[in-house]
Amino acid sequence: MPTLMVHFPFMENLSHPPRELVSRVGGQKINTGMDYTVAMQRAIALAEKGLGKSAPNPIVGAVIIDATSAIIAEGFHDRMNSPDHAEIVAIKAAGDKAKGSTIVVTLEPCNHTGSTGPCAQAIIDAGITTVVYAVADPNAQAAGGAATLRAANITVVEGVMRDEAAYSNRAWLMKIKKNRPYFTWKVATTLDAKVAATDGTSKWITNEVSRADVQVLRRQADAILVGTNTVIADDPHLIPRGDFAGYTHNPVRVICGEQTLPTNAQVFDNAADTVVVASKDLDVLVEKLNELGVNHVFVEAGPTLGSAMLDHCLLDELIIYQAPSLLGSGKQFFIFDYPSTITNQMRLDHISTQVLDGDVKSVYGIRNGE
Ligand code: AOF
Ligand code: ZN
Repeated sequence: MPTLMVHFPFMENLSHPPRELVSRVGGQKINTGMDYTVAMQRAIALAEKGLGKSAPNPIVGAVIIDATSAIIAEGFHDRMNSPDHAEIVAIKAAGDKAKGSTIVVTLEPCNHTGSTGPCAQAIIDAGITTVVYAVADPNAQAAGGAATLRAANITVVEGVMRDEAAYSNRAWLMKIKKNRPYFTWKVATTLDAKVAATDGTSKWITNEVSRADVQVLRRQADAILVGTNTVIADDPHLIPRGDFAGYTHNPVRVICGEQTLPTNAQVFDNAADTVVVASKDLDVLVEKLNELGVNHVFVEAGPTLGSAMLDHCLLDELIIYQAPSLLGSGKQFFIFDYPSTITNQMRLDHISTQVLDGDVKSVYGIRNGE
């Protein structure tokens, strides 16, 4: 799991003198090179502007800096609006100033001609002399950029903030690794882990701040998934509500299950595409999601579908919004009849906890045997 996942998007002004990493061995000063961490933080923050926009491609951010570490230009992959890779956006913005500069990018520059030309060659052509990247490209079609750059006598530094960049790109990396999207299950519960009262009512458990936070997560996802149960019981709209600039369309709504749906359900309006996967077979669901080209699926399912997905190793992350309330009896968010003994309890990895006006939001990673 990532050791650090704190980003500092507020660090806009990076025009500081270069910091050098210097260590002393036996009184001798050894220069171990530039510290690219601050520029990489910025590149990661830029990359994250592409969340909910880049699928089926990765999120990627790039900054071009001069010899004093001052930023010359920036870019991110904004696939909804342009096929240009992050490096190309930054190179175009830098113009002639790219000559002799350093590009700091969250993913190894590509080496292939796909929807655009190879970034490695564009970097060489722009006269950039140093390339710093965080994560090696695991996509076999595009890999090999570092070798091409080195062959052109460009200094290549890899692995700067690798864990942080990989965490922010975890949905795409999962897609490449397991040939399936990354699934985040969101649940809103009481303190005693109930998602509805015994009469089935569930509006509202968590407060407005929590619900606004969910809108951002919806916006940053590529698909929003629920079961037929949820559509019938709650008639959700599943559209990110709020002021989100730069998006051309909403995440696709995916409904999974075999129950008959009311034709006038809100999910059938034209605010977004809606795909019904009329099956309980989760392999069929995954196949359909892959066809749709989504990287990150935000699961807003109830206990039945959510627990089944967990059972099938199809949940990577749990986000739980817990209200300071108790329901006693009611519907539990998680249904599982095993493990029956304490040594077999399922352990998740705690990632973060935040207090939202009295509600508690916690994020947990799920390893699925890894
Ligand atoms: C991106 N954006 O900023 C970078 C990428 O589908 P293509 O032809 O645009 O190529 C996508 C591959 O290019 C992608 O899987 C990744 O390996 C590499 N780099 N992709 O979409 C970017 N730098
Ligand atoms: Zn590229």
